[in-house]
Amino acid sequence: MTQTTLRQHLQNQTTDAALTRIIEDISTACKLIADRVRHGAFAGVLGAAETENVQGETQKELDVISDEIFQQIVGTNPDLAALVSEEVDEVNWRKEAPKAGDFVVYYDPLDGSSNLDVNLSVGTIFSIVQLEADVAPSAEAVQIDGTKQIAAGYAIYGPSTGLVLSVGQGVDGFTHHPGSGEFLLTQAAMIIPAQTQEFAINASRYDLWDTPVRRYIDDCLRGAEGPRGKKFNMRWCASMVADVHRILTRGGVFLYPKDSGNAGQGGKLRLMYEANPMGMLVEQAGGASSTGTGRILEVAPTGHHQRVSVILGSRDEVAVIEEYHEKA
Ligand code: AHM
Ligand code: MG
Repeated sequence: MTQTTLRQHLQNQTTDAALTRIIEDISTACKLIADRVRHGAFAGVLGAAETENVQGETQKELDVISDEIFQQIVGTNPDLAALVSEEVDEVNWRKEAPKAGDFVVYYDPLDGSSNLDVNLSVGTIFSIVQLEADVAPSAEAVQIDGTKQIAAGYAIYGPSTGLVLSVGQGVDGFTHHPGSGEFLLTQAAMIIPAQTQEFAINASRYDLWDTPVRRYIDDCLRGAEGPRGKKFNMRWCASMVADVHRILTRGGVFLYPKDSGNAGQGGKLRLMYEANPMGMLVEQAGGASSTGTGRILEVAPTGHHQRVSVILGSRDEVAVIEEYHEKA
């Protein structure tokens, strides 16, 4: 194992000291959230809170706690213009007169939180953009394309706490080392194999899927005798961080398509907090991310809680799924 700390790694990858500082703040928030998740059973906070978030989903107590931690630690960063959280209705502006160069951080404080009571991996997802001009605080000012992300990543709270990060120069994985309190580099230059025989989808929604997704999964399930000519394995964690972490480690494709059950909302997963950051990570690792008909990062946002169809992972397999969409 190398002994490269997150700070040493960032100093090698970027000359932007402000970016390094805000990523370090995010990593500190993630360490504190990891601690609260780990001790959640003792504190009795693994259950539902008495609240719903803006999307009408019941919040877990730890969703709320994680959001507060993120606000307390990252929210005081001097170069931060705004925090935009999956769990909070309005944009949380931290400056009255945001300037070009200030950061906007989009985040899902605790993704996959429906897995908390069953003790499966959950995580924190984040995306960083830099304002290109001085702006007046407004909801429109944070509707910025995924192609503008300068950094993205997630923390995963599993058997160990990990941090996976890109500042636009590939993807690197770190593991929290409890003795030193540091994130140490453990998976340098993560690459997603171009081909795969493993897909991840919530198959209980089969009857709701559009024709191209249904045809694609049907053909995978027909195995070596079917049109794909090979047998596929299936995984579904119901925790995007855990599913994407597996794909970054050994390949695969992840699908959460828009279907007839969620079409009214535009899909299930959120563009700014989930699809864009994971899309950037996957692309930086040599994979692809698509709505089925185009690159996720090029979707023009019309609202910060916008939802989108998500298909990402091994490059050649994402291309195959796009062909199913073209044919349909
Ligand atoms: P959340 O942000 O409210 O936790 O929802 C996002 C999660 C993803 O982590 C996961 O891929 C998906 O929802 C699971 O959905 P489903 O329960 O339909 O399988
Ligand atoms: Mg969430």
